[in-house]
Amino acid sequence: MASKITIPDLKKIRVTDPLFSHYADMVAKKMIPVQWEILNGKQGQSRCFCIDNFRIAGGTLQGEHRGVVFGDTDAYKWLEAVAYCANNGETEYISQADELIEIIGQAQQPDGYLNTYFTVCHPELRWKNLTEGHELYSAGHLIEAAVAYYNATGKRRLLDIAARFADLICGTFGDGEGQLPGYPGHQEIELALVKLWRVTGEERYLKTARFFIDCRGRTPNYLLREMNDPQHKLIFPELRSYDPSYSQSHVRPVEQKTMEGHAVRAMYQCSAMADLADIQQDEALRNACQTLWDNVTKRRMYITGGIGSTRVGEAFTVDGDLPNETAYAETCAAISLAMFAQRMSLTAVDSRYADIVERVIYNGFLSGTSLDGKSFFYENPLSIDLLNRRIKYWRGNEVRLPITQRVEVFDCSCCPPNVTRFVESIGKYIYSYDSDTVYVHQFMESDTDVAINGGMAHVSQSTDYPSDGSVTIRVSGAPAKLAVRIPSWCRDCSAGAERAENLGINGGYLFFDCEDGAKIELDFDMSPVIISADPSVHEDSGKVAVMRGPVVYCAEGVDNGDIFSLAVSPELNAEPVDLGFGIPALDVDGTRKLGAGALYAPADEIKYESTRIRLIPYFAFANRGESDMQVWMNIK
Ligand code: FUB
Ligand code: ZN
Repeated sequence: MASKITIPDLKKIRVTDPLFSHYADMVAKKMIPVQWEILNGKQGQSRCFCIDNFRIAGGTLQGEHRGVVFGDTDAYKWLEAVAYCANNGETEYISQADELIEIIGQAQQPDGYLNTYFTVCHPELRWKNLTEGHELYSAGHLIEAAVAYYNATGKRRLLDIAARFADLICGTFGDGEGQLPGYPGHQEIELALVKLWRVTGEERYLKTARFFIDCRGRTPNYLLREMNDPQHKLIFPELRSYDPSYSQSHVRPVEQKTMEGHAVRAMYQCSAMADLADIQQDEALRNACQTLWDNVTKRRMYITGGIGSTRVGEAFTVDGDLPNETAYAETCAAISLAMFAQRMSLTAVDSRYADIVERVIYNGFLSGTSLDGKSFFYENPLSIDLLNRRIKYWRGNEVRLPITQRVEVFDCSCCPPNVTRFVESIGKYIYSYDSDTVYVHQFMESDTDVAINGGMAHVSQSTDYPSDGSVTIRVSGAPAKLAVRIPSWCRDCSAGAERAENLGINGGYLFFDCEDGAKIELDFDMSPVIISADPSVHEDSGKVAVMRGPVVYCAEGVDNGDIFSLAVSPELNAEPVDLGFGIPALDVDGTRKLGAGALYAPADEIKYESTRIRLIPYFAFANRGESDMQVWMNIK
């Protein structure tokens, strides 16, 4: 049975939102061409070999495979982003993409297998190191790119390549005679096979996606058996003592209760689980998703929507452990949380899912990219104390604090191309619809057309959200219900309607019955709010953060001098200031601790002065040189 709530065809969603148009433009004009150069090794970087690896695997170039085992995915994510750009009217990269697709096609083996690392370096180890080899992960990104490219251009070449490989995978893995009862060490293939099923209708893709979810966590553990085999050729030394929870294979997914292990792996798995629960109307799987959702969003997520708090294993730790300065919060992990959230929003009318998408978008996701689109954070800390950079040993370990400045290229370049594909497909997070209702999940200037109630409804939004809290939504064409998310951060909202009847709130959405020409005007109170964390988050004890609408703010040294001597005042008395970030900064009331002229002094001798504190949107930190930064601040 198909899902009741669906996303409109991406080609039918036009995003004109000023903030996101700026990012989309930057992706199309700067990031995609730069990433193309990187793929082609033209950046003077010693780390760029992706396309040559395909040539070597295809026999058109002599040489050695170089780079990480999953390097092929850089090309696949680039193609996916190019496809989404084409949906948005930017078709200038299509000829380069077609060239690349031919090179990829030449690297495909006669039986459909496609992976440059194993083809060039270890053909004898094919499917023998699922734990570390990323073959199924890379295949998943190939499939995602192929589906996006086909949907955008109608061209079948990449889809055919991907489908041939998927057919090989479906034949290779399973519980049947001669099949491997294994599953990927890094999830991704599952959600990709669901996409391939959607576009081809071939049941075997759905069946294999489900197989990969169902056989994970079986005893004995497949991945552990691989790793413990004396013949095993280790790829990542840090995985030597393998803990199956790293890849969420410690327990069957349907029985998992807490979010464990590597964050991106966990979220890709949950995304596929949510897809399958919805498509197959599987209540047990849906409940497992909800349990995991509650754990991550109520216990293990930063205020920014960042997840995976430790760099050791890029992983979740325990409830409440959300250190600010050493926050890992990988950009890909934030993106993958949005992916899970969006799929959950298709399974139920519940605004909490789209609330999290919004939290991710304006905070933990946007922070991953510099304002000029040239450099990236892999890790997204919530505090930078430059003092700690002057210490050689920190908490007994050699200093390894998160970097303080974004960089242009990484050895493991997963995040930047994930940013490009996310930005160019942002439309899919805005709307969804079912047989009689169009849902507005995100407020961005945009419009879409959906087939509904036997006709076509056109829905458009005009807004400068989240700089401003007013949103006008118009509905024309076929009569339809409109369900508008009331954001959970919003404490006061007014709604006016013309040619539409207000039906009240359900699941956090305000419903309207709209006639042709309906106009809904919403006004969300955007007054800044002081936020306090749950006591379980010891790190934030006694501290506060400031949010305005969905946007989290931070203080930087570049504006405020010593930010650690500051405390915001409970009244805030905030004034917006335009610093060109696309969303205003805020000047708020506060105090600065001056001390008493001694290293230690009785508290009543400490002097303070009143001051104004400049807060900027968190996503804009580290764009004006190296600086102290903190989200969670003192209050006085
Ligand atoms: O392993 C492939 C990708 O590299 C992961 O998704 C990221 O977390 C990074 O480890
Ligand atoms: Zn990443």
